[in-house]
Amino acid sequence: AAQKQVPLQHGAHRIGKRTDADMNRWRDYGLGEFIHMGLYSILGGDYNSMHYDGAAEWIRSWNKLPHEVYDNLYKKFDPKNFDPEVWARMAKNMGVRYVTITTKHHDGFCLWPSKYTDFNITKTPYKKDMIGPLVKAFDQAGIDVYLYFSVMDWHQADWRYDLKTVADSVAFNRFKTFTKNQLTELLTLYPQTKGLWFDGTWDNSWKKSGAFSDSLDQYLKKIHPGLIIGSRLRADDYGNRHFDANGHLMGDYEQGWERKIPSDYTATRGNDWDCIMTIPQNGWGYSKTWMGHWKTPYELIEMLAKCVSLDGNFVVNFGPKGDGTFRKKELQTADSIGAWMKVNHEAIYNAGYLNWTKQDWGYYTRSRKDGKIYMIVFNVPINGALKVSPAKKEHIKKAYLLQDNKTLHVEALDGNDVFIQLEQKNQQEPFVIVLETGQGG
Ligand code: FHN
Repeated sequence: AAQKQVPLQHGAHRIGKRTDADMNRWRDYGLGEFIHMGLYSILGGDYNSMHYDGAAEWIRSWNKLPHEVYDNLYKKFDPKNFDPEVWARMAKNMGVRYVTITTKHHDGFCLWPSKYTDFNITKTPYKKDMIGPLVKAFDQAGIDVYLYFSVMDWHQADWRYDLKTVADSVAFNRFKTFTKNQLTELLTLYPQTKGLWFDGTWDNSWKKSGAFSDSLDQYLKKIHPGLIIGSRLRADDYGNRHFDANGHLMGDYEQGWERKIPSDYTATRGNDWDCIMTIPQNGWGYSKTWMGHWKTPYELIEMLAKCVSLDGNFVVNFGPKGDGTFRKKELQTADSIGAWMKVNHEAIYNAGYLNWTKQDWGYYTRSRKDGKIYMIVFNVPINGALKVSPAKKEHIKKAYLLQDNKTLHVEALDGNDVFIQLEQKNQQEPFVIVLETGQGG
């Protein structure tokens, strides 16, 4: 029996994926970069010889750091060594095809010359816009730009966590206008923008603003056709986020995969999605003391392979220092991922889910361009043979290494199953095998 649907005015307006050219392009990115830069980058998680244990971009919420001190940090914001072209080149070398940049994090500090608040970059010793030159440099490097924007704004007197009184609603209505103005400003100043990446939308005040978030979404898409907005912007009539009361995604892709990856294809519900990942355990802005385990490039590459194999994109976060440069370890990570991508990008770009039984050696992806199948191998079994069990009616005609086109021996097993025999069994790094398949058998 059909499930009872809840009538909604502000639920999902589309069921299923967006299939226009802009969204198809998004789907094929494979790899992305996230950048967290702001006033917090100056402190790097430290204040008064003490270290804040949380994510460094949240340091303003630390009771040991007075708000006035934090809010005056703009007087010290001077990323003297910032060079947008260096940032774009780094991303290009890493092989990323889209980048998301913080224009305003929860602290409310704007990295662009917003005319709606003085708490912006033109009032700092640096004086200049950072967003415009970044948009330009990335765009010229062929990398699509998305702008991160926190709705929650700790600096604005009209921001509310909840709407409990009439006065709250009055103030929050002003805040909504301010938000809409800032977003209009960003899209007007930076017309190359491909999408907006919303954050800080989890409080009751915003969850009670479903009608407004719906109209804002429609308005932004109207003034900027093709714009991509994930599922973190809207709330439905009942305050549900991401998925409406009927379980339908509200947004162009699912934006809930933060520092986690779906376990299997079912968990993606067949939606578009991306996973955003920190290199350390948690923490997005620059932190002098890096928290917990530092993910190695191969660990990140494995996450990338897993995401693409489940039809998602994978986005690695970087937190530049207050002077506008990247810490050495981040540069090395970007370099190593880039070196791997140079050889193996075919298995990542324009590729997605393949419904063959997953094997322990790694991940399959399938090209959306020509149907080629890729095996991204992370664990070679002791016998040096990789099992492949194709879906019914498909059989393996040929297998070769992507890195040097060397053909591999395909040994028949039961049915259409095969072993792909590796000559070299002690692999030091993840590698890719290309499969050519035929029908029947
Ligand atoms: O609180 C933020 C956090 O600082 C960071 O910006 C991440 C990135 O997705 N978003 C929020 C937590 O979900």
